[in-house]
Amino acid sequence: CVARRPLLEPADALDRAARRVLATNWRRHATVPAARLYPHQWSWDSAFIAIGLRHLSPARAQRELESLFGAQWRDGRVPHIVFEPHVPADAYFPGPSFWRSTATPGAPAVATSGIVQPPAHALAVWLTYRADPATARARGFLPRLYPRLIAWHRYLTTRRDLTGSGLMSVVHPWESGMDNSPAWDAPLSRVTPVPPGEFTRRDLDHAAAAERPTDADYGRYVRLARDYRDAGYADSLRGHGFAVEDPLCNALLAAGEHALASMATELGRDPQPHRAAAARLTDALTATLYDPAAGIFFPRDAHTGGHIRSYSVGGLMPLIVPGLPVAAELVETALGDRFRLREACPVPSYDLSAGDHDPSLYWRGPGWVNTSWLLWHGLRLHGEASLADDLRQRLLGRVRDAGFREYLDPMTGTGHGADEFSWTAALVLDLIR
Ligand code: 9WN
Repeated sequence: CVARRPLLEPADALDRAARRVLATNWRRHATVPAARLYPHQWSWDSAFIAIGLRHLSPARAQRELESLFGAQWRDGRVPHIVFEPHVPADAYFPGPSFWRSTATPGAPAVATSGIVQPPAHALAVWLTYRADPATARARGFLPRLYPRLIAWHRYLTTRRDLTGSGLMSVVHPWESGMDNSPAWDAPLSRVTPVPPGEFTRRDLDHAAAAERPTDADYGRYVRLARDYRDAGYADSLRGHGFAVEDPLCNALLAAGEHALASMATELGRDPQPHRAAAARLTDALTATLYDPAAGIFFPRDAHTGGHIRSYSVGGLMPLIVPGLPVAAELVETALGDRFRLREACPVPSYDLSAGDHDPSLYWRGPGWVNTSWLLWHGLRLHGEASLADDLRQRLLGRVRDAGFREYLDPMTGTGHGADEFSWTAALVLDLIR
């Protein structure tokens, strides 16, 4: 008689596979997004990774965030990349020798980039804390992170409020986390690209060119980053060739202030300043970026003052803000032809009905698990439990079929970009629970 192993429940198999990806991508104190394409620590990736990691190892999730904030600059900025010292210098472009952070006053001893990424961290810190308050207390997690988060938000709401609107601007497409979104085409068209011969891309060693930004995009990315670096990473509207008030970043800031209010209460401090900041950000976001006729938030070009009328998933992201006054309108838009929430999965990064929608090209059409997770979170927050659960089930099904890919065709589910991508694995772990 041969003992038969019980068949794995599909959820168990997915759970184990997700854990394996996170174990493989863990380095000394943080997780790399993808071993070959992104071999360092990335800022908003670490926030999403911690949200999943907290189910697997709360202490490791805390370390993920602590190590990122260990590389915070004196002015409060949290760099978008913290470079792994043991990784060869040419493994990723642009690397430490491009950013020259260690030669910049106020930057940490470890090499970092000089730009930022969407501020998903306060939310991640709070969710990580809640997963295991006892371990967090024993490690002094909140007392360490809370003041650093305050300095981070202060940098964004002061030095990055370039127009006086009360909103932060991103000053590089990489800062938006949605690098080649069609929303950035118009403001980027004013930037003169650096000639391709002046730099060597490394991303194309590991990913298909048809699924990545173009050389002309990269020429502009390099120009903007180089100018910022050469100005000593100083912030002013005139100094930035590209400056955009982005709904996703500002929504994360507002949601983050709510998380900071909860942390303050937990630490016996006054939560009121954070509630007031959240209210101010929510008002500014709605007054400045919401278009009632379109039913979506549009980014605003800080140089021209005009809306960029591009239907990107970023425009739905304010749904993560508690008490958002136009939540029902955003849900309607998500259900409509542009995003087809009931069928498309993951949620498309860009308007399905647009002529230039491309389902396999990075942020110009494919669905990503992080923005889908944020939408799921927002749907639950605003009483849309059944839509949220439907999205959750379909997301898990997509990843089960395609693997832990970086992005997926939202209609067919075909996987694209990197494989064994950490935030896909981490957020699946969160969605399984
Ligand atoms: C530049 C790491 C990062 C993500 C971004 C995603 C991509 C980098 C790149 O990878 O950007 O920061 O080299 O393309 O667009 O959202 O954080 O996963």
